[in-house]
Amino acid sequence: TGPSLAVVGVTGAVGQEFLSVLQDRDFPFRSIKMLASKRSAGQNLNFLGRNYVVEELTRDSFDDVDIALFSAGGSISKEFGPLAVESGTIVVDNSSAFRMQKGVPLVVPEVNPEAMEGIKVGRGKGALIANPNCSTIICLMAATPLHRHSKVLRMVVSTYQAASGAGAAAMRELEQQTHEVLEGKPPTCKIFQRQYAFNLFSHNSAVLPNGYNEEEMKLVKETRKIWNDTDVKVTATCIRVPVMRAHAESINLQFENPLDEDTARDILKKAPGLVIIDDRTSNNFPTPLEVSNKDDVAVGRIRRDVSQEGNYGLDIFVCGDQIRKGAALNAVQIAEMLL
Ligand code: 2RA
Repeated sequence: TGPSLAVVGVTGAVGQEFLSVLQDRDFPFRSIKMLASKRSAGQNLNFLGRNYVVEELTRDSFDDVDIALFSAGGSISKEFGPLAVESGTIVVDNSSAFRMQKGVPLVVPEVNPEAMEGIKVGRGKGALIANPNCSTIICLMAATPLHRHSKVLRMVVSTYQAASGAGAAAMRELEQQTHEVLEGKPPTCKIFQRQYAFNLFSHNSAVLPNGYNEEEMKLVKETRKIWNDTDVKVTATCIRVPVMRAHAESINLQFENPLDEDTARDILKKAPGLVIIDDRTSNNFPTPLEVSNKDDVAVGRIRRDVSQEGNYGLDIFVCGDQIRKGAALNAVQIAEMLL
């Protein structure tokens, strides 16, 4: 029983994580199609004890598909997403292709489920739902519960982003470079054209005329859409750091009304999908390694922002698994809401 599924980009890092999350959450489905590019078609993969052959993604791949999870890059989503919707499929798209499109819900289930109100499988009507960018999801999982309690006027985010955000090849190259550097060999730099191991650099996305890179502007624009608030001031600096698969983010918040750190801690303790790691005595706070392969976003360093009057400002530090909550888990949670 359950819907028929398709996973587009199934051989990629997020595609593989879709399968892990579907399994972990015992997602009900009657059939599943493993779709990828021509290059990957024909591969065998084992899922839930059954053998599947990866099929090439084509225009008619979605005839009998109720829900399709996409993570195969923006151009694939642009070409095949609308075709799937036309054939009655509900597409959950992890690419940035449609995130800012009017009428396309941009959803973090714990944050703004109302944005996809009324979209359900079995109504014969297709739809397209966008998964936000990983750094946006991880940031808003913590910032939104606070924002709901006391409106955020301004948010300043500094991110420390893992290799996984640039794909499985970047993760492999970080590992390879680390060995090479330790062995005194010249590092192989195919992905970022610079040494990554024992280094960090401004996010590899394109720099726009305003001096921000695309990753930073995603955080700005997606926050405004998800919070349905065009006035909130957001600025971001996104950095790529030599960490495998979990992002870390420093978040500074300025509120319309005072919000003291104890109240903030209580709110975050109660918020879904968060775990508080905030032990000043032992200097124990969130780390990327500890959240890797886990569902929850970890929050710590909760403290009053001493640069602001009274309790109008707060600083926090979050870590979240980029492949899981940053992409695959969020998308599967969206799919669960379609049932
Ligand atoms: C990154 N957010 O980390 C991107 C991946 N979706 O580069």
